[in-house]
Amino acid sequence: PTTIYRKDYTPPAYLVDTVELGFDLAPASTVVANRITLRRNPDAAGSDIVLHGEEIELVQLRLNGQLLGEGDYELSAATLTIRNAPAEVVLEIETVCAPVENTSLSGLYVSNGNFFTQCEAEGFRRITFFPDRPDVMAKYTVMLRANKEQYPVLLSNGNLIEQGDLDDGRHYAKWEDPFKKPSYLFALVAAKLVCQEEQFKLADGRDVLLQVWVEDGNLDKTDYAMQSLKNSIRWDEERFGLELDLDRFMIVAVGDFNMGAMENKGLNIFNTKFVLANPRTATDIDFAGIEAVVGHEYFHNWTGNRVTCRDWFQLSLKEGLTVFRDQEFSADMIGTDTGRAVTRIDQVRTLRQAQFPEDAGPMSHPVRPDSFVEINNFYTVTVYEKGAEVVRMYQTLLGRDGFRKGMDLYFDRHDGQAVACDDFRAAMADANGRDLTQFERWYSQAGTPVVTARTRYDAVKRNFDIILSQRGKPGQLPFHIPVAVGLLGADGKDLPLTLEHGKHAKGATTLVLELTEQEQIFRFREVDERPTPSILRDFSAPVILEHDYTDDELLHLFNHDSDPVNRWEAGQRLAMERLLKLTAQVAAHGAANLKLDQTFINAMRTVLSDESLDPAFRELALILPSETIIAEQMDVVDPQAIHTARQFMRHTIGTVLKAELLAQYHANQTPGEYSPDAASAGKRALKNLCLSYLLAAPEAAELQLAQQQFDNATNMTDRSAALVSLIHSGTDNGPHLQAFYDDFANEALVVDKWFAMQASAPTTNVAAVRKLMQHPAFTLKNPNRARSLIFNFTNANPSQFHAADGSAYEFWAEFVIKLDAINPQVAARLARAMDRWRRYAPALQAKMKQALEKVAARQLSNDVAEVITKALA
Ligand code: HT7
Ligand code: ZN
Repeated sequence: PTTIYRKDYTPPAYLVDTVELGFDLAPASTVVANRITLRRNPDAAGSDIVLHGEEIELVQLRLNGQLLGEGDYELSAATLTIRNAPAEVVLEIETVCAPVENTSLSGLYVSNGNFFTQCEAEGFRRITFFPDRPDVMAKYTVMLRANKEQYPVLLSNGNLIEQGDLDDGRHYAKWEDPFKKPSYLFALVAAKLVCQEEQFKLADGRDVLLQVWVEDGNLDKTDYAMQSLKNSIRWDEERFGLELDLDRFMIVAVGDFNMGAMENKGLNIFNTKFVLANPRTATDIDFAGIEAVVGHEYFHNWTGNRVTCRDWFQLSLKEGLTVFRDQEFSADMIGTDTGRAVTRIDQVRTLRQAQFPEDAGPMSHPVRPDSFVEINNFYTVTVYEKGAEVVRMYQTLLGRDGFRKGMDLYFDRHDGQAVACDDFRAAMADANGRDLTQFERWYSQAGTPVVTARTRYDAVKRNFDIILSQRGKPGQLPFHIPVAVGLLGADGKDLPLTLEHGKHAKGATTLVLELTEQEQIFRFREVDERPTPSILRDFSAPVILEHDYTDDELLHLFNHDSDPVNRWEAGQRLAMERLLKLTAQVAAHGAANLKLDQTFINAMRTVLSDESLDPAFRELALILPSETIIAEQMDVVDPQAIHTARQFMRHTIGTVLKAELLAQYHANQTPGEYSPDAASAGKRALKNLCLSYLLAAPEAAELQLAQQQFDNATNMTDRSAALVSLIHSGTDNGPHLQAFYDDFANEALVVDKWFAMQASAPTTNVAAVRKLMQHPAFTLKNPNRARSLIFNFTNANPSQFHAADGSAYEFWAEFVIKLDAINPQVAARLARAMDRWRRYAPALQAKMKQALEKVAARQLSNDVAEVITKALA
C-alpha cells in the first residue's frame, strides 16, 4: 500500500466545469454515461488529465468527439490518464458497474433491492472515471433511468427538472444541482420508498419542500427526523445567519450503510438508525442521536458543501466544525444551563473513552493528519471530536460574538471554494484582530497535552497563584491552551476574581487563562481566604489536567462547584482514585476484603438524593468511569481486575444505598405519554441507572422490579433498560430475551439492540457470541448487525474480550479477515479493537500479537493493512 502525504499536495492540472451523468440502472449491470467538460487549471502545471476509476469497466471513451483507442490513454487498476491533452476538453466516458455485487457499500450499491450511492471519500470513482478529489468542483446534471415498478422513486442532487415514462416499463428523472460541488457530494437513489413531506418557510420567506424517504411500513417513524430537520434549519438561520440554498431538501434512510449519514447536496442519505424512531422502537439516546445527526448533515450544507475541503487531510475543516455546530445545536435545543452542561459532560466522556486512547495508540494522528494510506481510516474521533474541541477553543478564546465574526468572514472569503484548515484559522484571527499563529499547533501536533496545575496562597498579601505548565509528546512545541478557572470559597460560593495583568469584567467568577508558554504563573489578587481552585471549567481544552487535589477539595467541588462540568469531574476523580486502588488490590490479593469508604458512599448518596439537581446531571454524576477509561490510567492493564473492582463498587453502592436508589427509582417515573424531551429523558436515565445499581446486587424484590418494568414499559427506553439490567445481573433471562425478540423480530434496529445487549453483557463469553452468530437474524453483510454483535463484544465487553486463554482474540482475527472480504471499511474499524495491545500484561500481549500477526499474514485491503501494520510497528 502507498502512503499519501499532505506535503505532496498539488493542485489538479485540469478543472471540471460541468458533469452530465446518465444512468441506466440495473442491479447486475448498470451503464453510466458521463460527459465532462474540462479546462486546464491556470494555477497548475501540466497537461495530463488524470481520472480515477476502480471496479468499473470502460466501454467507450471520446475526447472532443473523437473515439479514443487503447493507445491514446493509460489505464491502470486505479487511474485513467490522457497525456498531453488540449487546453479545453470534452470527455464522454461510458462504463459499466455491478451494484448488486458491491458489498463494500462505497460507490453505487444495492440495499434491500434498492439503489443507493455513497461517494465520500473516494466512492465516486467506483461509479465513473473522474478526477475524484474534493478540490475539483463542478455543476452536475443527472439523468436516471430504471424500471418504474421496481424503482418508482428516482432521486439525485438539487432540483427535479424533468420526469416521464420510457419504453419497456421504464421511466426517467432528470435532476440538476445549481451549485458547484465536489464529486464526493454526488448521490442518487432509485428505490421503492414512501415519504413524509412538508413545505417549510425559511426566514427570507421562501417556501422549501422537505422530505424524509423510508421503506413502506416505516412512515410511523419519521416524525422526529422531520422535526429535527426543521429545528436545524431554523437554528442555522438564527445562530449563524445561514439559510437553506435549495428549493428541496431530502433525507433518505437506508438499512445498509457504513457510517451514520452522508451530507450529499440536497439529498442526505442516512443509516436507518439515525432516521427511524417511535417510542416503541427507539430509546431516548436514539432520539437524541437522530436530532444530532440530522442537524450535523444539514449543517454540512454550509460547512462542507458550500465551503469544502481542498484535500482529505483537511477533513476536520468540515467535520470538526460541523460536529461543533451539531453539539451547539443539541445544547441549544435543550435550552437550559444544566442541559447544556449535560451535553458537555457527554462530550468529555466520549473524548476520554475513545479519543484520548486513539491519540495515545498506534493510530494517533493530528487533527489534520500528515499522511494516510486509506482515507477511510481517518474518519476518526480525533478528526471529528477533537476537531470539534479545537473549533470550540476558538469560541472560548474569542467569545461567541467573535466566533460568529470569524464564521461570517470565512463564508465571505471562501463560499464556493475548496480550502484548508489554515484558511479557517485565518478568518477567525483576521475577523477578531487576533494573532492565532501558535494555535496552529492544535492542527499539526498529535497527542493529548498534559496540563499540570500547582497553587500557592499568600495569606498576608492575599495573593493566590496558579502555576500552569504543559507537556506534549517529546519534541512538541507549547500549545495555545485556554484554561477556564474559578475559585471557590469555604462556603462553596464562587469568589469574584481579580487577575493581575488581566483585562476582565469586575466581579467575574470564571476567567479564561491563556497558557501559551511551557509554564506560566497566573496571580489572583485580593483573595481573602485559601480558595479551592476549579480548573478547566467546562472542559475548556482537550487536555489531561493534573492537579494534586485532596479528597476534601474534591468533595468541596463535588458538592458546590457552580460549573457543572467540574462538579461532575470532581466526582469522577473521587471514583477513579478508589477504582485504581481497588483494582491494584484485586490484582495483588484477589477479590476478598475489598472496602469502599463511607466518605465516597456519602458523596454518592448526597448527589443521588439532591432533588435540586437536574436528574440528567445526577445520573452522570453517579456513573462510574468506564472500564476502558480506568484501563487508560494504568501502566499495565488487567481487564479482569478492573472489572472485579468496578463491579464491587457498583455492588456496594447498590447495597448500601438501596433505600435511596429505590426512592429515586420511584420519584423519577415519567407516567403519561412518552416524550423524548431532555427533562423526561433525564428522569428516565436516572431511574434506569438506579435500577441497574439495584440489580448489581439483586435480591428477589429488585429482580421483580426489573421484570415488572420490562413487562409494563410503554417505551423502548424503559423496556430495554430493564432487560439490560436483568441480563447484566447474570440471572437466567432466556424467557425475557425471547419475548423481546419475538415482539420486535421485524424491527431491524431493535434486533440490533437485542444482539448488542447480549454482546456487551459481562456474562457473555466468546462461545456465546459464536452461538449468537448462528441465529438466523445474524449476518456479516449488514454493518449495523455486524457492529451490534461483534463490535459490542470486542469494544464494550473488556473482561470477556480479554479472556485469559486468548480465545476472543482468535475470534477477532477470524472476523477481521472474513469482514475484509465483504466490507473493508467495517473490517478496518473492527481491526482497531487491538490498538492498545501493548499495554496489557505479557501473557495477554503475546496472544494479541499472535492474533495480529495472523491477520497480517493474509492478503488484506489497504484499509485493514494500514491499521494492522501500524499496530504491529
Ligand atoms: N461526511 C460523512 C462521511 C461519511 C463517510 C465516510 C467514509 C465512508 C462512508 C461514509 N459515510 C459518510 C458523514 C458525516 O460526517 O457527516
Ligand atoms: Zn460530518
